[in-house]
Order: sequence, then C-alpha cells, then structure tokens
Amino acid sequence: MDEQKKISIVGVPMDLGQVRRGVDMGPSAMRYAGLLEELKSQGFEVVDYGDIPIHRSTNGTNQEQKLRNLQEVIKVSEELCTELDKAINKGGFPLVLGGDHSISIGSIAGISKHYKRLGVIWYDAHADLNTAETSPSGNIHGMPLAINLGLGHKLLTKIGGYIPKLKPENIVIIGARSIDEGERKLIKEKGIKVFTMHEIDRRGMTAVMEDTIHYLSDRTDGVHLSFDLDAIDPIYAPGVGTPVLGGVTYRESHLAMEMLAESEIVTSAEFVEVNPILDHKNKTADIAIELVASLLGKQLL
Ligand code: Z70
Ligand code: MN
Ligand code: MN
Ligand code: MN
Repeated sequence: MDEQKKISIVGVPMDLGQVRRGVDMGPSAMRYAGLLEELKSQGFEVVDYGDIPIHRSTNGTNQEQKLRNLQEVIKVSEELCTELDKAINKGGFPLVLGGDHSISIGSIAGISKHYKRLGVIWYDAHADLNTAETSPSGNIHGMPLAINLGLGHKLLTKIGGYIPKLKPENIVIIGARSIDEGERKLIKEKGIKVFTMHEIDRRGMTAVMEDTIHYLSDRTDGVHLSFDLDAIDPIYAPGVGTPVLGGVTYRESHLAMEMLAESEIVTSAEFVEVNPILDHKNKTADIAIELVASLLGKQLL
C-alpha cells in the first residue's frame, strides 16, 4: 500500500440526483467530523482538492421528468471525471465525498480510465440499477450503477468519452434490501453478484466479505468501493435521504471495512448520501469517518 500513503480527497456537494435537500452538505459534514485530522493521525499525507462546483439551473422549469436535473448532473459528472483523472495521475488513493449517489457516474468515469478491469463494491440498501424507463422516481441517484454498465441515457453513459465503465461480472452489491422490479430483472439478466440482507443474516458478514474479496481479486485489477451510508441500518445512520429498515449494523460495517483493508484490494472509494439535515448530531458523518479509517487500515491494537 505504498502509493496509498497519500490520500487525495475530492468533495462533490451534489443533491441534484434526488429531491431532498441537505445531502449537498455531506462533504462539509465529513470534513467537520474530522476526516483530515483522522487520516493525518493515521500517518497519511492528505491532499484535499476541495469541492467540485455545482451549477444549479436558475429556471426550475427545465426539469426532465424521467431524468431529474439531467443537464446539471451531466456537467458535474464531467467535471468530477476530469478532476479525479488528474488527481489519480498525481498519485494517491482517491477518496470522494458525496453528495448523492449520482456522483459515482463521474467518479467511476474518472477512475475506470486507469484500470482495464475495474471492480466495484456497491455497499447500499439499493441496487441503483434503474434507467429512465424503469425508475419509479426519475431520480438519477437510483441509476448510477446502470449508467456505469452503459445502460441508460447516452449523455450519461458517455461521460468521460467511453462506454461502458464496468462489466457486470466485476460488480458486487452488498446490503441490498430495496430492489425495484426493473432492477431485479437486470440483476438476473446480467448475472450480477448481490449479497442481500438475506445472505448477510444467514451466512454472516465474514463469509460475505470473504466471498466478495475472493471473487473480485481473481478477476479485477483494481476495486472501487462505493459506500452509500443508507446501507447501514437507520438506527445507527439516520442522516440519509432514503432510510430503509433492516440494514447492515455498525459492527458488521466496521468488520467489512477491516477485512477490505486486510485484503488490500481497494484502490479508490467514495462515501455518499450523508445528509446532515436529517441526522442526529452529525453521527452519520462520524460513522463515515470511522469507516474510512478502518478501510485505510486503522486497527484496534
Ligand atoms: C429507488 C429509485 C435510491 C439511493 C435511494 C431508490 C434509489 N430505487 N438510491 N437512495 N442512494 O428511485 O430508483
Ligand atoms: Mn445508492
Ligand atoms: Mn441507497
Ligand atoms: Mn488484483
């Protein structure tokens, strides 16, 4: 993990992929919770590239019903893609702070350029595999994994100038418990590996992470962790836009991050959907910082 002694942070205060305000404050909440101090105390060199500018449309009338804020999301995605590409060229472990989950359209577009077979761990209550045709909401944050597979609106799938960013067999979804009909079909059709809450309950997080690490290390040359805080049960992480009961526990999530650290397969990460307005005393951001620390190798002893 030599090169990873340096961490490159990019914030994306984006809330346009969904309808609840507050998730745009996610990067501030995580910085305020002490992210940089924590990483420095772990011995990392930390370079904070600051936040990607978010361009809000001045007229609220150009809302595409099935792809809310499409033009704005495209713009932010292109800028994030470029910024991350540059940051990766300068070296260091890319750590992206969301923002709603639509940011991973731009982040994976920037990161995937650097890997022939990028793997992704999608740690989420949702599958985020909708397209405009299957989406029940029109919210782009429910679509980024499909977009990265090359499925969906061309203006989104071609961000960064190439399609697709990911292959279905290089994806593992962990923690899913709210899956729409179109997503279920796509998971079956593409054979995407999903560990739902059922598998986590039945076999335990240890077995799920062992399988995930084994599966991805055999077939990929880098792994991006896309961590949606709504994967965690809202008892522990209430500060998210879409809380879903019956989630992964705080302890299971720590264990998952510790096992990933030990495996040394993760080459970039993002933590998304932290919404401080819906939170209690910033505890969801606090948890995110602890999980980042564990992912990057912090140990109890
Ligand atoms: C639903 C949709 C979603 C995150 C909610 C919800 C998607 N499947 N994603 N919260 N991060 O509207 O597409
Ligand atoms: Mn998500
Ligand atoms: Mn989610
Ligand atoms: Mn490998």
